[in-house]
Amino acid sequence: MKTIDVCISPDLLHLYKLEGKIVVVVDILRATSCMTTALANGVKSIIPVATLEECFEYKQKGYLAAAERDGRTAEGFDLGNSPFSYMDPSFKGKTIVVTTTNGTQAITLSRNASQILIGSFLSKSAMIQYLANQELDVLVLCSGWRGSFNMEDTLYGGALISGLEGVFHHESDSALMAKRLYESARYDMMKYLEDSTHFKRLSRLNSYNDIQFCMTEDLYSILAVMQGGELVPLS
Ligand code: 3SL
Repeated sequence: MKTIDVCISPDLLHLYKLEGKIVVVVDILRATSCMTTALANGVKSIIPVATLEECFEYKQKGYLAAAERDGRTAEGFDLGNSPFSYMDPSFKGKTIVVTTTNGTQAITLSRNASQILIGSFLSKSAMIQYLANQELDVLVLCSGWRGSFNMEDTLYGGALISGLEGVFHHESDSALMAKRLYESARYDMMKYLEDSTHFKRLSRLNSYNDIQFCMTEDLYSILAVMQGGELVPLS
C-alpha cells in the first residue's frame, strides 16, 4: 500500500527522502491558503520565492509582488498575506510573485519532490480525492513557524491521513499524532486553535477574519501544483 507521512517542520526535512514522492506543502495560516484563494479567483500563476530580495527583483521587472514577514506586509510591496487581498478582480489572469516567512521557504525546500502540491483546508476534499488516485507515496510538509512545530499545519496533515484511511498506510508517530490531533479538533477547529501561537499572533494583528477564512473547509475545488517554478491550477 502507498504510504503517507507528515514532516512537522522544514527543519526536519533532511530526515525524509523527497525523490519519487508527492510533497504537499502546507502553511494554513496563511500562505498556502492565500495561494489556493488566488488561483480560485482567477490568478494565472504564483511564483513562490524564498527572499525579499528575489521578490523585489521581480517587482522591478513589472510583476505584482506580495511579501510578508512576521505577519505583516513587507514595506515596498504590492500586497501582503491576507487571503482577501488575493480576491482582487484586477489580478485575474496575472502572475503574482510571493515571499512569506515560512510557506515559500518550505516550497523552495521541496524542489526534489516528484510533484509539489499546495495544501489548504479550503480545498481539502479535492486534495484527498486527487491523492487517492495517485501511485506515489505522499509527504505532507508543514511549514511551521521559523522551524518550530505548529498546530494548524499538523491538523491539515491529520485531515489528509484521516480522509485517506484505507488507501494510504502510515507508520510514523508524526503521522499518528497529526491524525489524532485532527480527530480531536475536527468539529471545532477554531476553538481548538484559539490558544495556539500563530492564532494569537494573527489575532493581535487584527487578522482574525483571515484565520476564520483559512479554516473553512472545501470552499474551493482547485488545487495548485508546481510546474516550471510556478504554481498553477492542477488540470
Ligand atoms: O509564514 C508564512 O508563510 C505566512 O503564512 C505567515 S502569516 O500568516 O502571513 O503571518
